[in-house]
Amino acid sequence: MSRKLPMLAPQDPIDDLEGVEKRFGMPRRQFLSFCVGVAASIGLSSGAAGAVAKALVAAKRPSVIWLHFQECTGCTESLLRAEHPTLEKLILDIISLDYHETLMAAAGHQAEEARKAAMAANKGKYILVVEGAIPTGANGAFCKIGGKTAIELVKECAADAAAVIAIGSCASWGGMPSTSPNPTGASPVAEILGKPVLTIPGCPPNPYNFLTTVVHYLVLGQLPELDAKGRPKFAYGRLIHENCERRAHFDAGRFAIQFGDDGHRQGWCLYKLGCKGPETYANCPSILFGDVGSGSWPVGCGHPCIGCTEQGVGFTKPIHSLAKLLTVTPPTQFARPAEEQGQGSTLATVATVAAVGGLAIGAGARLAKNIGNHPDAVDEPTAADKPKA
Ligand code: FSX
Ligand code: SF4
Ligand code: F3S
Repeated sequence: MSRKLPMLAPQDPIDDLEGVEKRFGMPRRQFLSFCVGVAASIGLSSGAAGAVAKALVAAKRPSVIWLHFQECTGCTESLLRAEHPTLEKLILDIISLDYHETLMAAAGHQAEEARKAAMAANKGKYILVVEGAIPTGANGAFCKIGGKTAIELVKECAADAAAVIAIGSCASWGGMPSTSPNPTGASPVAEILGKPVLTIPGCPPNPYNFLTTVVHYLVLGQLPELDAKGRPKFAYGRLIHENCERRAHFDAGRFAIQFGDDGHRQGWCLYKLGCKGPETYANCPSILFGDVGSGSWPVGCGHPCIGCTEQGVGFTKPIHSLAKLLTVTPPTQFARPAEEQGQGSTLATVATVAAVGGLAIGAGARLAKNIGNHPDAVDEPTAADKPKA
């Protein structure tokens, strides 16, 4: 089932957003800015933001059953430990989190009953989110919950789910627990269920990609468009290398050779330190992590990308081995060395560029994320932005 959204012009009055301040814990204007970003992220024009807002307010909160298996709980932590409470508030307000072992007060039999009750009450309608790989070794004996193996549990919960989301690299493709020699037989959810599922890889994944996926489902009544690995194209449609702020250095042949050398200190390209950005699909350089302004992603902090989202790269290839260069096409946007990033572009211009230029994976997601930024978090120019003497 998919819904068509009526288009509203940005100036159209939206008079039925009563209570939005209280419900989402943010001013109406901020909520609408968030909807502009989400609209761009899911490939709609900024004119659809009003319709997204209305749909979000009116949507019935879907029941979510969230399972944990072989993992570190980093997926959940990254979702709930944003510096600004907006992200957590938004997520917990638009879904009904009916079973989550880390967050629920219930334990033991009570928790099991809560899971079964939520599944029965929302049969065929709930979203199953799986965090962690599924150990298949020793007939699944490495992970048992309530007397059932992870294999049994995930199959039981998926049977009546409307959609299954594998969150994090562990659930998506095995991730860290599946690292060779994989003694527990850690396996991805799709393999256990024998059918494709939506995957949001990353270790941890960016919580805004989960949020945008859920909003897409709520607003349009269907999951976003996926690539061959089940990843939403809005988030994993482009290589990190295409949007990296150090890309101009790569193209100019300016590389850090050792940690702490001149090139490293000046923010040059980390390719020769093993950066896997050229073979890793994710929107990390556009959407960033945390709420602290520019630079808050692995490469921005001076560490090569290890390809944590990418099967066959993260936790598989040696961290400092050279990446395979999948494309050497120009980036979608070159960082201008003297430009102060984050200055001079308004929400509307970024959204328009995102919608018109098809850059939803970058600008749209970033825009959606801006809602959670602390007002004092200003994008400062990085070393890479500064003109060379
Ligand atoms: Fe941890 Fe999640 Fe990594 Fe895995 O994220 S952050 S080990 S992807 O399943 O908890
Ligand atoms: Fe950025 Fe890494 Fe590509 Fe260099 S190799 S431009 S650091 S993604
Ligand atoms: Fe992971 Fe690389 Fe992004 S290490 S968080 S995919 S920059």
